Amino acid sequence: MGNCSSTSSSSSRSANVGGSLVVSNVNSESERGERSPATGAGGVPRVKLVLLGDTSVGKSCIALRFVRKTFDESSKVTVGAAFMAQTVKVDDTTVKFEIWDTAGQERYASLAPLYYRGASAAAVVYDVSEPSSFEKARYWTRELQKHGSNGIVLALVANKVDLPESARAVTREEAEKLAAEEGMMLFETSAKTGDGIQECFERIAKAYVAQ
Ligand SMILES: Nc1nc2c(ncn2[C@@H]2O[C@H](COP(=O)(O)OP(=O)(O)OP(=O)(O)O)[C@@H](O)[C@H]2O)c(=O)[nH]1
Ligand SMILES: [Mg+2]
Repeated sequence: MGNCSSTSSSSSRSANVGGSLVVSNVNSESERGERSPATGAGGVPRVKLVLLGDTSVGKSCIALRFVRKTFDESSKVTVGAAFMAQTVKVDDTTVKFEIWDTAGQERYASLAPLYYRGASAAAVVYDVSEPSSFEKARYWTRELQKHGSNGIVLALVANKVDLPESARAVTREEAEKLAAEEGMMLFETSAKTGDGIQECFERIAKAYVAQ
């Protein structure tokens, strides 16, 4: 993807229509398909990971932080979806994440299955200062439980933990409860400071490799 995102007329954030939408690589597995093919060039395991969550929660910034180690304060809304790849080393194994950064605006919700089908891992992101984004995280979690690949590694990602404690509107306990109920790993992250981002992807990779 070009930048931390892309278009909307209803959002206060500006748009980057610069062609982040890449659908040609999307796997066309059946509705509840198997996980995507395991290895790519050089035998490096490939992990198709989808980022899901409400608009503005920071999905694109998380991807950008993980892949390019930077933060975009004026990140634009994503149109359709964006793609990025990054490798991580887990013990003696290197895995390549193929990351689909979906658009969180409601108008793109129907596109999500294109990206989560065949995914080996999903990170459902919410903004700790936005209770409605936590409700959206519940929704995406249920979708993934119903329609995601068998054995998909699920992570719940509480983003923007750099915000002052007074801004936190979703408690850690609520998140822990949801994660426990749904069998998800839970991470607290800040794409802004980088806190928890690398660890999040490394632990997802570890869980994938351990399966
Ligand atoms: N304080 C803080 N702000 C963040 C963080 N991550 C993202 N942001 C800001 O939140 C806004 C939205 O970030 P994006 O990454 O574009 O959000 P998104 O989830 O990709 O949104 P859509 O593309 O519409 O689905 C931007 O203004 C970012 O700068 C974070 O960890 N902390
Ligand atoms: Mg985005």
